[in-house]
Amino acid sequence: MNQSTTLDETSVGRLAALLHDAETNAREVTKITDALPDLTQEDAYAIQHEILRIRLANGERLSGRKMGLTSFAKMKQMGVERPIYGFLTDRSCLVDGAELPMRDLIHPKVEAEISVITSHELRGPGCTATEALAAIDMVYASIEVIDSRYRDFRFDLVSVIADNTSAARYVIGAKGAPAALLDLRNLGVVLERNGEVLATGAGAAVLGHPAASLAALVNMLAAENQSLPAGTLVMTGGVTEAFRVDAGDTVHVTVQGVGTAELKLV
Ligand code: 0L1
Ligand code: MG
Repeated sequence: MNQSTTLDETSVGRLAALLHDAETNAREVTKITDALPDLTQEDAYAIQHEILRIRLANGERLSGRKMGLTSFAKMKQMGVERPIYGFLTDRSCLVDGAELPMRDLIHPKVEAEISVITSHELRGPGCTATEALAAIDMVYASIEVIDSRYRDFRFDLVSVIADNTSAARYVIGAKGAPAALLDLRNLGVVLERNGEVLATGAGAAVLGHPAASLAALVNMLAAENQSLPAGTLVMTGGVTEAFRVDAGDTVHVTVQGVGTAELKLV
């Protein structure tokens, strides 16, 4: 990241508590860079890591990792050249077909994603897409519900990293498929709302290949002296753009030759 920190520990704790409270109580806050325009990406990840620490201390379990801003179109829109990462916990996990009350969220959007489970530890720096691909065991259709805690969905890269990349809930399809049987780059993905096709895409929309996204995650974790343990669930990033949803909507994702994932907003 090559950026220095501008925040002391107390400020990291204060901002993490603010964003954690906003997430748990579905309350909007002003984007944090309005008051602190010099915040760096390193500060932002420090805040995100502190939110994870708070949530683990409250009894949640780390259930996986997610990649964000993985489509070239979204990166261009945000004026960034690299994707970002966040964490998943068991509290955010919904079973396939679950009902999700709108009152638990602020202004949710959904993304169709390809998720994977790794078979062995991956360690960067220098992890390649080929190495990452060799570590992908199972593949699943999945839905990410993103719900930026920032008022009016106004954010910049630094504020969104601190806000755990807008992660809110996720659904992993009940049935997956072994990666060895699939061509992840060419996997077709269909996102539907109430039976109507909202968007279609392919695995290649995710940084050129979902394994490239996994490798990018491993290399970003290496910058924090962390590896990615065997058996980690990774949501590799949106294949399609994100769509607003409301009570009464049923969201359905199909990944060709893999399976489906469904969610009902109530
Ligand atoms: O998972 C994602 O790509 C979310 C990125 C954060 C930006 C947003 O909330 O749209
Ligand atoms: Mg996403």
